[in-house]
Amino acid sequence: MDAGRELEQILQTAQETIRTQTKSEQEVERQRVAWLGRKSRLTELSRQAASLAGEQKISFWRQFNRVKSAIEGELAGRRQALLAQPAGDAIDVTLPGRALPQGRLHPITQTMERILSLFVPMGFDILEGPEVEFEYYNFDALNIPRDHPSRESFDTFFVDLPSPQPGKGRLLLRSHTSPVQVRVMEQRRPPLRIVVPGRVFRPDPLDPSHSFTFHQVEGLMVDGRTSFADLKGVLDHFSKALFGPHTKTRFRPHYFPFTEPSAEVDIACAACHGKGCATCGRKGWLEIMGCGMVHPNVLKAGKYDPRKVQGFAFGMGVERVAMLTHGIHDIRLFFENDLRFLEQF
Ligand code: 2U9
Repeated sequence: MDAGRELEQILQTAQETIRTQTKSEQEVERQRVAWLGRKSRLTELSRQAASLAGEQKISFWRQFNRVKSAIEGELAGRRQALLAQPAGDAIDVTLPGRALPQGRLHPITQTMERILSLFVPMGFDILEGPEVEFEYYNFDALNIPRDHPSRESFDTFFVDLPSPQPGKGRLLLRSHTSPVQVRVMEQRRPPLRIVVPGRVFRPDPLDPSHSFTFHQVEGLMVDGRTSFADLKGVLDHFSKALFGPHTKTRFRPHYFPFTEPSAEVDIACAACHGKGCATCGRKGWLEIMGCGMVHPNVLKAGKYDPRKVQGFAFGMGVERVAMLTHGIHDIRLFFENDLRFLEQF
């Protein structure tokens, strides 16, 4: 091969190799040595050129210098490119920061706080009590008879420990927050206006509307003349504040051992305005809570004199309220802690 063709071929191969195989400055240096170093083919050709003369000599050196500068240019270009590109472990301080995931309250906590916040301006204090209770506060004091079916173990989680106060019966996981109101009555004289949030336990099999643990907000108001009209006023105001100012309520007679008379509170279904649809099971109404005038036996258990004071009580399930306000159809979603669900609140 004549020197001219070989020079062209060296240039081509050198440019291609330098472009594709130099990922670091060391590799650029290695390529420089390979193509331009003392032992390179280019240097060898320049030595052989000593034997050339005249036109051939001039033309060789012209081409040689062009090829050498082109290779040097290619190497310089790669060096520049590598300098501009940060190394793998370098920190680019101009990049925008990575957002930290932001926490939030569980939808049940949010709903509970919303419910409580509506009673506070009406003068209700917020109080809490123990989740492990005595049989006395959970049942006897609330006028739930000894032979009542919910006393049976399948309706209550009994705690397998000796009772520290046998006079107050066995230990159990409270099945409602009502025992807290009894404890408060023992400690505070009327007038009384309290709301009690908390977790309760019932051995129900899991299904879309039942869980073995859920949350309640219950309320109790007692003074010399608190009437069923006050009960209706407070709960109607609450329902309108929670579900919207045009919400209609209805009080439907019911039975609870701890209140007499008792009622369940329904709101007109907002989805169909009382006509009946899938949301309300074609009834036109949605049950949101229970209520009633405190039974005289319960007032007595709290050391209140039923001839001197009277009052009302109510109770609601927080999960049920959250399901109604957010259109959720399965209570289990609240307990599964799937972030794809929780992040929507
Ligand atoms: C005392 C006196 C009376 C609390 C009440 C209800 C009606 C009621 C249920 C709603 C759905 C529980 O979560 S739920 O299953 N509650 O219907 N609760 S009156 O009555 C009391 C409480 C304490 C001293």
